Amino acid sequence: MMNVDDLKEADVEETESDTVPVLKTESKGHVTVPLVFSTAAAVCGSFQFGYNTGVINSPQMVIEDFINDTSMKRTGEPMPQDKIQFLWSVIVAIFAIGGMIGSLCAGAVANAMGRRGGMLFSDLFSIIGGLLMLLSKTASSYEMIIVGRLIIGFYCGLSTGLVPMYLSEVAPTNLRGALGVCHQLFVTIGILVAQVLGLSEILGNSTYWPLLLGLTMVPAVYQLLTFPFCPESPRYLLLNKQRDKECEKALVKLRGIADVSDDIDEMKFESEKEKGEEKIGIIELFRRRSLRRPLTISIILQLSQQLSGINVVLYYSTLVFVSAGVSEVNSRYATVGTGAALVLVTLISVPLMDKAGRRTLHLCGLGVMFLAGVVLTISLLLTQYDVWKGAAFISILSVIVFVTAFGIGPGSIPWLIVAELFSQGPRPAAISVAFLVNWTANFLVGITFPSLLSAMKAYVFLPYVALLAIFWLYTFKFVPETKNKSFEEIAAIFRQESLKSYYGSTGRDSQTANTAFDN
Ligand SMILES: *[C@@H]1O[C@H](CO)[C@@H](O)[C@H](O)[C@H]1NC(C)=O
Ligand SMILES: CC(=O)N[C@H]1CO[C@H](CO)[C@@H](O)[C@@H]1O
Repeated sequence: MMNVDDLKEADVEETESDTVPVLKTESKGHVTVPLVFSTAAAVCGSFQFGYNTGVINSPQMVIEDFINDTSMKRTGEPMPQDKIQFLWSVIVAIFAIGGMIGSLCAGAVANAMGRRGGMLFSDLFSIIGGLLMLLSKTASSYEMIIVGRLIIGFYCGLSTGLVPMYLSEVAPTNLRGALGVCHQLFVTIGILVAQVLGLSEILGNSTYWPLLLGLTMVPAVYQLLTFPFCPESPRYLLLNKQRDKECEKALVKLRGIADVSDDIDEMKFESEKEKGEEKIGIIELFRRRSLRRPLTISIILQLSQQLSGINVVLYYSTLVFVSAGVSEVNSRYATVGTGAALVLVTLISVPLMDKAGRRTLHLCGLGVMFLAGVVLTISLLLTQYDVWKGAAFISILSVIVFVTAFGIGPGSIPWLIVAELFSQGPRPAAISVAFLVNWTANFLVGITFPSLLSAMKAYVFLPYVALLAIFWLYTFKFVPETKNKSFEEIAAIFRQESLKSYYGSTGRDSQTANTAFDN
């Protein structure tokens, strides 16, 4: 009979002689109550990201009036229109600055406090930001809205990093895709809820808009109350903290079975593979020739998500509809329509995601967005020159199609692909870069659109349409299909190009590798 030490030795020898070990069992799991409960607590973070993205769409006019009134109170003079417009775009876009900073901190927070601990910590920012916005009217200070948006953006940057990481780490492999889409789904639900509450009959009026902005605290409080009862990410416990017992306990709870050795084996197997890989920082990421192509792909996919103009619709659709000649009230209903379409299509894309493949979905999404953008431009022109009254209706319809197409692909695909294009060593840095690009583009779109609209009027969507065409061609030519391929298999596609530089340095210990932003 072999003793334990012999067994260990045999294992080590096997993995050392085998450069590309193969995992024979893949963890399969069922949906359990604790898994649902944990998911529900986690997606409060996703919800708030959506909520704060959608919330400034409908009440634009009442808050602009508030800014004007505040100026009247302070100086006795109304504020000039262009200054109000500028302050408004700051309120909209500074959210993305906060988000950028938050997303850069997400990795460090996730490793220092854990995925769950990090979320609980970040809830504090949600509450501070929410309170500032809630009290801004009472305090007659639009500056408080700006600071509140910055802080809530910071929170959203943290949570959009932590939530998908947590979800992918508590999910068994066969449910990873579905749980990943839960994040995107709750982002869209957050947008929709914000748009419904933003109707002038509900909270989007001069009395209740501070409450509308402050309500983001409610899911934060729910998360603070329920998350402490959910398990921490087993992967974090095992690989970052080496707390094997706690990891096992968390897994037993999440999977609802007593024998979780398959899951543990899989995590250990992944970490074993990571050992050979050195952690790569952002600067190094840009310098490695072998990583240039996956990096370029990730950046361009992020840009395709943002510069498609989706945030123009999410932030400013009411304004676009009003300028297309739709009444203000109907514009808000049309805005709710876009939100509802986005939720529906995200739901539908869950089963589609694994059937149709990522590249295909992204191409379909971008293509339809392009067409919708063209139709929208034509109908805005028809309205502007008063050719045909019905064109206002067509523009609403094309915005809904635009948003639907976004939900099919560009909404969640870029994130999946970025995570899958890189192996463990460079992945954290790659994800940080992708976040940075996402939020920077988000900011630029948010801050420039009002001036772009003033300058280009009905032609305002043309730049986005042109970019969509470019992104479609790029995806068609350069983006590989990542469907049904494990993290490692996809990394291997690129590894083939320059095997040597990739495996250049081996033998770093797992601790260094695991302190990475390991999503
Ligand atoms: C600002 O308020 C004043 C006084 O109520 C009003 O005359 C003016 O039109 C307002 N300006 C804007 C841009 O709404
Ligand atoms: C992590 C992150 O912020 N991702 C977002 C990038 O931008 C799009 C559009 O605003 C969002 O849908 C993503 O969730």
